[in-house]
Amino acid sequence: MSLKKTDTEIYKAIQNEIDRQHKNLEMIASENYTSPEVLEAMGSPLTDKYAEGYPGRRYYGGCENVDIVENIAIERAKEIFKCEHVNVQPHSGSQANIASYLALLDIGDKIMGMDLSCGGHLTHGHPLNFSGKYFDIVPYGVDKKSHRIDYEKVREIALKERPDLIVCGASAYPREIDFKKFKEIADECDAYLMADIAHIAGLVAKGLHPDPVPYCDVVTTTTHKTLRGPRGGMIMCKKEYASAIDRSVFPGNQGGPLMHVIAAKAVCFKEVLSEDFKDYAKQVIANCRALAGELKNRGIKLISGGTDNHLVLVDLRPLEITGKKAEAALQAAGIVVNKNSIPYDPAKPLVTSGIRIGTPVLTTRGFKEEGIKTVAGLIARVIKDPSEEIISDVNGKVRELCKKYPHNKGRE
Ligand code: DSN
Repeated sequence: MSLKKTDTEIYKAIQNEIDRQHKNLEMIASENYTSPEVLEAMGSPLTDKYAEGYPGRRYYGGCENVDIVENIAIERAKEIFKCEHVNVQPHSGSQANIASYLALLDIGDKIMGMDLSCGGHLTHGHPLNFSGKYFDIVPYGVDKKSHRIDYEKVREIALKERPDLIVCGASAYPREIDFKKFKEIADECDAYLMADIAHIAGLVAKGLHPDPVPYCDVVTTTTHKTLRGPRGGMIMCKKEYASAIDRSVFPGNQGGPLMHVIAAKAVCFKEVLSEDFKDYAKQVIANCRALAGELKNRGIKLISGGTDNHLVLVDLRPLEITGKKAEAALQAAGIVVNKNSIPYDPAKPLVTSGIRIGTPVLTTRGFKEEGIKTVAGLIARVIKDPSEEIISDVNGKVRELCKKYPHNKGRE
């Protein structure tokens, strides 16, 4: 690596990050470890190429190779999700969401989305985000007792408020989402329906979570979470919205696409099409169920009582520890999670009463249910007693687990 000689500061930071990834158990639900092939495409000279426009219709010469790349990415995405149209250019999930809203709506229109504090996302309607600044936001939440979406309540709000678009999907919701029910509600109030499947895309891709594509006008996702690809976004839609979506991405919201990232998306999609990926996605869910079961066995309270997907949300209130403290204690022990608001959380967003824990990365490292149960036991010990003694003991066990389940080979 020549970086080692030319830029030691950045070289060192990268090496330290590699070391951190090897020596810690990463359980942030929205993260994953990409394959060496995805990394190779991302680090390729395709980053040098300007390619504003779309394959065959570019504003720059010399696009013959990137056209091939983008067309392959589109075809693979269509094959995975059985959707009519795909745009692989969004730089991120947020970019995919804003481009979708602006393709279908006018500024000031009404969007109904899940409240951030109940598991939604900033871009689904928040005063500090473009969604809340440009659009009139109507939130829906989860039921106070079951912590699940109450579809009857969603219907009630939708019929009263008559939004122009309903967005379903979440970033901290451990249960399945019923897209068919959302479609019935959207039809009743004559609203567009958009699903943001950033978190669950890898599960949807393999038929392990209900599929939004048949029911939604537009489906957005990121490519770096359960899909295990490069950091980026993507939009799928029905044919009738294809040109509005494409125009909204470029020139509406973005300039030159990141062709190296689009190549990495294509590589990721080939991996997703394989049988191995089905085994992976199944194991992500099985591991998460094992995690939930073991945490509950150890007296830990979970929001909604369990999980159907890749994440659990822990209610820390009975343990009298905040999300902020639990995150810090677990990190000191070598287990990386994020503090997360729980529904109707009395604590502030930077403190919180919960932590969100996910299994995508550990499953990539080869963990099965038994290993995950061991990790659940370690998590329970730390959040019940975040003393130096416990943290140090758990850290020793984390180091052993990291050796037993090594990080992706070939990435060193
Ligand atoms: N930041 C992502 C997450 O952690 O869920 C959502 O954008």
